[in-house]
Amino acid sequence: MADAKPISLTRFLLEQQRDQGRINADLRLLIEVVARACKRISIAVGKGALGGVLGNAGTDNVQGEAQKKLDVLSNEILLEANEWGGHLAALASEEMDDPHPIPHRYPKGEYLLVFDPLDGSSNIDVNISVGTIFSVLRCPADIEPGEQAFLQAGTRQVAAGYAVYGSSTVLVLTLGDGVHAFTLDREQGTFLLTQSDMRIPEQTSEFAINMSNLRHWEPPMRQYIEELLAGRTGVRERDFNMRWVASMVADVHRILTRGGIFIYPRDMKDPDKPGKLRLMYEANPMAMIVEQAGGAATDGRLRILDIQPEKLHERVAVFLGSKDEVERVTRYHREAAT
Ligand code: AHM
Ligand code: MG
Repeated sequence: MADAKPISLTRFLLEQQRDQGRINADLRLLIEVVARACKRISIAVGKGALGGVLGNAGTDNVQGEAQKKLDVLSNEILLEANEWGGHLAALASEEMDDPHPIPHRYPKGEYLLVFDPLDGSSNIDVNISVGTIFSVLRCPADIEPGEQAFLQAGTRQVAAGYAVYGSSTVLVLTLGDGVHAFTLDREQGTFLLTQSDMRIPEQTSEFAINMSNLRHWEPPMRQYIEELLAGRTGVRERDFNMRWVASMVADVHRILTRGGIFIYPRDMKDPDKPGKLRLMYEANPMAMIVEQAGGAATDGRLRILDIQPEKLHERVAVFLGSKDEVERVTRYHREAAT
């Protein structure tokens, strides 16, 4: 934004509370606290080898993946920042087997926070963009804030966002009324609004997918990609370009900025896993952001936000981004199923 005086995240949130009545004081505090934690994570990521934070932590997470030191540190930063404010009933994370209750010594609030503390783990040690993804739900009044409380469809999210730690650190946020981007001013330590109402173009000629899995894909998936690859001499009659960062935050950020389709399909490598990405802290928050920016998000058949989660760490196939492409590839999957 070329505005001479960009407004800070703090002011944006205060106005959302005071003038728009869109959020209450607890949700404002929650977003501020998450943003503060993202600032700390950004600093740790930025130090790289100088901070002694690269490499494996020597532990595995619940999905059996080796945790990086920065995965563990980012998780701790988010936990510590959010435990004591009185705005949360519980937290859950990609890096923890079970939900984390608020310790008894602190007051409890009405919200649940779910996050992937540092997404794009394979890129941490090689100086490529990584990020934090988060989703906010209300804790149902009638149940304990255990796993069951978190198992709500994505349509019930009251806020979602991500921070991408790239050449600059950008926090992207939706409170259910458009998508706004805040760039971290590193000198002031403040997130400043640099883009409001981000919109994803409905059409695109760019796709993001890990092509090395092609041999494991289902037939409609192969058909769709083969048509893109055929370019102007094929049925699509135009050339397509490919980008794959292997950090969902960075790929989604590109799509929010200039359009595109991001796909992590179901594959036959492990038939028990319907996709690689996790519904509650990767697919749902990104789907809310993408829909709020005018795009679409499905699992190849259903709208992601309508899926009723059965497990905290459940996986899902993900197709999101420019509406026309997401609708087309979803149609191919639906037609193949009938
Ligand atoms: P992670 O949460 O362990 O980092 O895994 C999620 C990441 C996504 O950011 C990215 O889109 C995908 O995994 C990359 O997968 P691949 O290594 O198969 O390309
Ligand atoms: Mg992840």
